[in-house]
Amino acid sequence: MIKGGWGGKILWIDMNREKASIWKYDPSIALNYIGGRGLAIRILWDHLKPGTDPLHPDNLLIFAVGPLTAFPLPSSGKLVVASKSPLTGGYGDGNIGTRAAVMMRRAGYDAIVVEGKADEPTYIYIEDDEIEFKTAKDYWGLSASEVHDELSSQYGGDVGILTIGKAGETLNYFAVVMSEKDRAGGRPGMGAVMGSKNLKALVIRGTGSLKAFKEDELRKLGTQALRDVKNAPMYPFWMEQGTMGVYEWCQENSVLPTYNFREGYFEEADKMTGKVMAEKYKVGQKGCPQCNMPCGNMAETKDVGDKVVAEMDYENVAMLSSNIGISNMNDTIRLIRYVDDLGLDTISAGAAISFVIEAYEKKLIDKDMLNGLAPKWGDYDTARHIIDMMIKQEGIGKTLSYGLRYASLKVGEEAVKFAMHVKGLPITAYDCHVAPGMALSYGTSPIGAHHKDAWVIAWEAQYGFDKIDEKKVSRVIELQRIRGGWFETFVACRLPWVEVNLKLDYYPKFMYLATGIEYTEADLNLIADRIYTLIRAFWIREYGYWMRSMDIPPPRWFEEPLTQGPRKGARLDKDKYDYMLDIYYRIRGWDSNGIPTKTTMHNLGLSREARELEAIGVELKP
Ligand code: PTT
Ligand code: SF4
Repeated sequence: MIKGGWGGKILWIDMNREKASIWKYDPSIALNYIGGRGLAIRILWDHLKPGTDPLHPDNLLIFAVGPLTAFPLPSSGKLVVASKSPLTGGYGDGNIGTRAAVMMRRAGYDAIVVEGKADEPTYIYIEDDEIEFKTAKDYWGLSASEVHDELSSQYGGDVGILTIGKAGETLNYFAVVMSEKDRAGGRPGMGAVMGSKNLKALVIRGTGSLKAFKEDELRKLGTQALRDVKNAPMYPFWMEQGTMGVYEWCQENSVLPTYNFREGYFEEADKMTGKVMAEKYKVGQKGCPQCNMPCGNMAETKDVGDKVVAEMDYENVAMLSSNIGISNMNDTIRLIRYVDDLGLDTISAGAAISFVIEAYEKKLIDKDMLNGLAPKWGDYDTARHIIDMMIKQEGIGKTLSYGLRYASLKVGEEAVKFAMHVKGLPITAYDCHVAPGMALSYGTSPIGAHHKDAWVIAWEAQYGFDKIDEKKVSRVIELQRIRGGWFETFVACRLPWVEVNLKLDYYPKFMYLATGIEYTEADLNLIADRIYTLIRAFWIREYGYWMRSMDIPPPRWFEEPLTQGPRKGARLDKDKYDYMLDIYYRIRGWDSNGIPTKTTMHNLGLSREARELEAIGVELKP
């Protein structure tokens, strides 16, 4: 019996008919999938017709919270946005820190599901059980920041707002969902799915309160954990630099993405470090609700005419500096602001720009495809020009707006080698020439190349980049379970644990005090494995097949050694990668092609799903 924690309701919004319905969903789903990503994949498996085009009205856009979201415990103001991805054709999700997460909880919803397509630009106002469909004609074309300002002046600063920018409206496959101007989520094109529904924004107000199994004890333990966060030795450094603290570390370890992941060492990295950002450019700090270690470093351009402020997270900065050859903080600040306002993923924008520059250098594309531009590394105007071409859907920009995988296939076989993505999702900001464990993490991430599930690279540096063994593979899986399983289902920010070493054993305790269910660590890992296998089954159902090559990062890291920095000459070894992948599949109970076996699916409570795969002709090994 569920005694607290979950809201127990799903809000289902049908844009075609401008109707909304509220369901109480089966509590066994909550118990076995917890929430967030777990609830999202369950909904997609059960309710999305296989083979649906991601931008067809029938695709489902899901916002999901979890049983820990918004409770008074560290960094709990987060939500998951998920859908079938236009960029990858498989399962996609992202995590956003936003007041909308808190408001969903107060309104009692564990998930909001949007299906269908409105006849004209629309936004939805949700106040508890009251749902209103409103015209967004006046907002269509506005930036994510402008529409945020408009809606918060209309509804007050306390509502939760989720919106798209122009990138989502123009169905760019790299479009994200934005919140509070600087928070972004859903790299696999969740913003395009929102745009395809003619949905400009959701405005959410919840007036209820959250019910915990043992409220006072949860508050007490949450307060203790918040105190631990503040007293952590790493706290002052974190408050100074946030995720940018890793920039220098990446350079020292030759894993800083440089020139389209050609190198891991950038000759001008010293101009872009977290320290430089904090000392010279930082003007403030922004955070998600319920967070006492806010990581949003707000930086302002200096010594130039225009005053621009943007949030400097490591991934944004690395992909829009070293990876495109830029070493001028002002330029990177401007680019991040521009991309955030468009509602485009910063990481993918950086990947697309570097891909174009390299393709031009290699004479695979010409100026005609670039409206006359000769693109250059380290050039702000080049970056702006390519972004604009994507949004205006012109020349190579139109091709790129369908994603790197598509663009590289269009440009030709040679371009496929330096299109830096896995399963269509551009790689986030860690070069892997020297880091086989991190390469495996990218190869096996459930949404395509993202570090969110297993950021194994810091551990790997200490353990030994060159060691290849079962322990390293097990560590990737352990991190996938905790980061991709626990935190994406509870739903809370993982950074208190990752960055200031908040003890992990707080979380099963929080779960007990919130829900009344005594999940052990092993129970939570089993749930994580169930979700991972169901996500893999979803990809297979959508593709109709699976091959191990889909779990392997791009050829560049295997074939082109680093040419600069202390690890000059380093590259990945394909045989060793295959060795790790075999171990990975064995531990997961998947066959040598990465397809879950029948026994694995049965043991995880997924026998029905196994039969569904077999019914569409997928061969499952016993
Ligand atoms: C995340 C990815 C990341 S990971 C970054 S910076 W990072 C980029 N941020 C973008 C941005 O900003 N603007 C933009 N237009 N596009 C962006 N794309 C990139 O998106 C983010 C923080 C960060 S900052 C990280 S690591 C942690 N991620 C968490 C996660 O995934 N799960 C979880 N339970 N907790 C997390 N905590 C941290 O949250 P995606 P946010 Mg994000 C300007 O979206 O799709 O998950 O990809 O959500 O609220 O902005 O917080 O160095
Ligand atoms: Fe949000 Fe950063 Fe706090 Fe996490 S650490 S909740 S991402 S502000």
